[in-house]
Amino acid sequence: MRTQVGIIGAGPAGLMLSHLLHLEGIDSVVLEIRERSYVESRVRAGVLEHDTAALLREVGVGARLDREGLVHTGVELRFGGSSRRIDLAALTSGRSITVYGQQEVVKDLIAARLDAGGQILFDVGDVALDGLDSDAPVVRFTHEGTIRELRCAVVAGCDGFHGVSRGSVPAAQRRTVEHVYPFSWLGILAEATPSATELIYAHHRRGFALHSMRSPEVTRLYLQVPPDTGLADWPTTRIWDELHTRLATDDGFALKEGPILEQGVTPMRSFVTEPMRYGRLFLAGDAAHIVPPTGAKGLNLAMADVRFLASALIDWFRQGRESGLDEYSARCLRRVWRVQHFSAWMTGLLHRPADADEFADRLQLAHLEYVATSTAAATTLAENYVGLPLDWSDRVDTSAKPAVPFA
Ligand code: RFL
Ligand code: PHB
Repeated sequence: MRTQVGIIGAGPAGLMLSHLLHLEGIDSVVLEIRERSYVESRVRAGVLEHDTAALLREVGVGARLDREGLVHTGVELRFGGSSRRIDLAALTSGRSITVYGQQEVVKDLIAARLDAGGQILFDVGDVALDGLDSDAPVVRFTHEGTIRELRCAVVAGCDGFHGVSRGSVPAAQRRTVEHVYPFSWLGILAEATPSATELIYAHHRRGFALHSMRSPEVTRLYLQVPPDTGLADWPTTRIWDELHTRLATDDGFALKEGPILEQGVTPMRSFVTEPMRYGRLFLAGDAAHIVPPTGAKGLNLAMADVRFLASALIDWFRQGRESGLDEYSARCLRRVWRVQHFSAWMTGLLHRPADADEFADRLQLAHLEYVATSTAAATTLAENYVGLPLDWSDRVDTSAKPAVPFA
């Protein structure tokens, strides 16, 4: 098989890249290790930044998003027994977030690619990348019992944190920066009407809790839990008791319960691999970086990467211009590090640290009070939460010397 761009992974990054390239007449093949039904039902992100929702509309995959997505113009910070609303729209000249499940984005993109005759091979195995430092990379894999080869001009590694792409870069050619948090998130999807119209980020002495949703009938809830915990430690009654306690307010907030449809525990880490390019391999999305979910940024960052990558590839295929590809990694990483900071900041603001004492707790409450009452501080949260514009990366002064890496 031959194509212009070999894309590893049919997550949001790989599928959006394939779609953006198709709109400009560039051919790609997407290879995915899972079955279609699996990727279309995997419950993960739920919050789309303003520009991610706008992108889906712009590229013609926004019809269901417009019908079913829930546009939110604010979020609640809950601490000390009461809630303060951060008016996202008022603080960002009208920008908002849209609550729409990641698997719905994936379904819409798969449908668009297949309708346009695009090639996505599901359920492939043994994916291996070769010749990345040459101008003729090859992807080897198995599909329906046969060994196959995909020859392409460029490979896009969009295969998430556990994929093969990042590991195909020789160790001497990459460095990683990582932080593992001393807690995980237990997430549930419940068949229950959301108990509030907006998301609630709750600080509590027993740990963080988050109230989110997927539709007027389905609530998504998360609890900060110890890192070594498993679902066996969390019978249903314990989950609901803990959610009631952490989301409680002095004026009697009533959390609605319902049957649990799905549950899982996710470890929390911050991770960046640099650079995001090796020869003809370009990494995008979770394959290159992970953020803790507190800022709701992972999928959005993946979308920003592939917008940069698509525009660089279009320039290269059409005009032979290399500059976009040469700048790809640095351009992405400026946004990645902004988002890393925001996600770590939100995480630190709201979670109970491992060494929690009264002093740490009081500092968090003082900080939350400040964010809730100072327009400057609330704007910092709001503009990052709804998402900085894509050209933010280009506004950073690149003539300034990069920081010396910590050795
Ligand atoms: P994905 O979605 O992991 O897709 C990668 C795809 O590659 C496939 N794959 C392979 N294919 C071929 N060969 C191989 N060797 C392969 N290995 C893997 C996988 O099966 C998969 O289909 O990466 P991508 O596209 O970069 O997208 C990133 C997002 O999925 C991720 O950042 C978000 O889900 C993170 N995230 C959130 N992001 C947000 O923007 N807003 C949120 O509200 C939000 N909430 C969350 C989240 C992630 C969570 N979990 C479970 C990690 C909440 C949670 C709980
Ligand atoms: C979600 O709805 O899954 C969600 C919302 C906000 C976050 C993370 C996840 O920060």
